Amino acid sequence: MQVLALAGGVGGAKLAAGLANLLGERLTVVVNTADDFEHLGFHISPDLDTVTYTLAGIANPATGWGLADESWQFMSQIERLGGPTWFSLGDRDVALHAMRTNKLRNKETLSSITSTISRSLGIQATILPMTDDCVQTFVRCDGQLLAFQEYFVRKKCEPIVSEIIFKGIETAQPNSELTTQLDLNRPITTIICPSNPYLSIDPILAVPGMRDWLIEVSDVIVAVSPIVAGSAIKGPAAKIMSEIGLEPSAATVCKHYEGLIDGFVVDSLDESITTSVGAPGPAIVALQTIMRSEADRTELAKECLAFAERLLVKVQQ
Ligand code: FO1
Repeated sequence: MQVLALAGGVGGAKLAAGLANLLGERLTVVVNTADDFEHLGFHISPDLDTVTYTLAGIANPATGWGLADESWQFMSQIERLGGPTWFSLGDRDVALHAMRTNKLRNKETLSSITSTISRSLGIQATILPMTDDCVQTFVRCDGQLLAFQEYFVRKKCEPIVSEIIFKGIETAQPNSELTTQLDLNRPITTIICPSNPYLSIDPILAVPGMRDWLIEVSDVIVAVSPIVAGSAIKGPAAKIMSEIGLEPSAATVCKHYEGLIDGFVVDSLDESITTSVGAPGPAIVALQTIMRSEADRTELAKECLAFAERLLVKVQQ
């Protein structure tokens, strides 16, 4: 079996790591790049970094982003020199941003740079940017457009969001390596990891042609809810849902993926909305989706793949 996982930041990266533990090179992770931005002269790709560090087992366990055992001399010197301190770059983390920025300047693609970094960190799975073109998320708050990291980090997701915009999405192309990386003659199970559907998964699905391609090549598509009992485990998903007029619940997320998914995984706390595999619409199962340890990640990955297998059998009947 080969698995295609869609992931954004911290939550999605954890399930991707669980899948990588089970599948190694049979896993391809397509990552959101719409959070990328220029900062202090560096091209920063936060979701690619978070997925890469998490799959390499070197991510900061407390935050989910950046490196474990980090030091902050660079940032303290930036502060001393009167530079911006709202976005923290650890001393070892800076090396990756410097390498990526330099390679981009030498006209390497984000895909090839990501592959070089993954291999150097011993990652067997393939990590692919959703596109090598420039797509940037902006959120409209009180009539003005905020760049994603300004909203997410600098303003700590406090502003009220009325609209989410993916600048450049119209002319973006899906990553061409998607079709070469996957053996289209063998079954493909696609797992939509528990990332923010509106900020992390939607940019991937919005790349022109991506959604239809996923439906065409996937034998089964399963999504995992990032909303548990009406709240997000991490990040602004529930808050944004309320602000754009949606009820923050796992059921709303399931509806958001309607027409795309065959199965939906909710947390055991949302057991009440599960359905049988025979019922119309996506089958909904309840699993332990809160991942507190590496073992939890691997267990959830195993359960999701078993659920996908059951659906695969049903779809083939
Ligand atoms: N998130 C923060 O809340 N504060 C930071 O200072 C911060 C720095 C940072 C540096 C590199 C990196 O790859 C990620 C970083 N993040 C930080 C996380 C990032 O903003 C989010 O994880 C994603 O953009 C949303 O998924």
